[in-house]
Amino acid sequence: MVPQVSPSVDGRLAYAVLALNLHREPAFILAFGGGMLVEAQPYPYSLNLEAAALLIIDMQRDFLEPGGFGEMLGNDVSQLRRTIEPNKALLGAWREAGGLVIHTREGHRPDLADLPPAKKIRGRGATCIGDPGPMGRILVRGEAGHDIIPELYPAAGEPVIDKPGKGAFFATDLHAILQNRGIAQLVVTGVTTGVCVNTTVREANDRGYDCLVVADCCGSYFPEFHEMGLRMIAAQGGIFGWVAPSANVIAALAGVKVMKGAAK
Ligand code: C5J
Repeated sequence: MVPQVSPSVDGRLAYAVLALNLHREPAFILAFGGGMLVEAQPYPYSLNLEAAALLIIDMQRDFLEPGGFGEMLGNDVSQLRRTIEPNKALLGAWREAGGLVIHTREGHRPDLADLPPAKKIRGRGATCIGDPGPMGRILVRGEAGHDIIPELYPAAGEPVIDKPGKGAFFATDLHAILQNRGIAQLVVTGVTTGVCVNTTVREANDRGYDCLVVADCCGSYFPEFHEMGLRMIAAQGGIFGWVAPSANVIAALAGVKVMKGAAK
């Protein structure tokens, strides 16, 4: 008999039930399409780690660190910094489960040849992209501020996508990398929820990826944009994807660990 796991049941309990049934009922796994259920909005997400990548968007020093470009523009970086610990926990669990991790960085070539003039002058600020900033030239590849914060630094072998736009698919090889690795699901975190996270999820959705956005691992300088950014993704039956807290994803990864252990 295939046990029923209600979406209302706490995630940990669901995976404990799965673990108990694993030895007796292989059909149980098939019943979930080979995936682990993550309690999410608007309905549970079936995470198949073999076909999934954790995509961490733009956790760069210039956006997150005090004294960086983001703060120089008058933004409250604590709104982004609250995502560091949840991201660390999720990244650790994801790496331990053996999943693919991909990082992105927003920025431009040192000669700014890939910087559209419209992007350069937007905002009419005294200091703009390419100018000297508190951590080197602003959003220029190779500069200190452009790099990823040390807390979430890419491990050897984890692809880093340098993107000139807000979306991680625009003018990058992200789609090719995902296709070559057989990835169909993206678990998305990073900053900012309303800009690069939302743009990337929409691009991914149009390319056929199932995106699960991890709510507490995303942030915006504007709390209301964060809130609405998440709501827009899961609205209308998941028009762009799913949204869940990191605890639910980590609980699912614990289930993967149980499955791997049982398979030995
Ligand atoms: C990102 C931005 N990463 N807000 N960039 O969201 O300009």
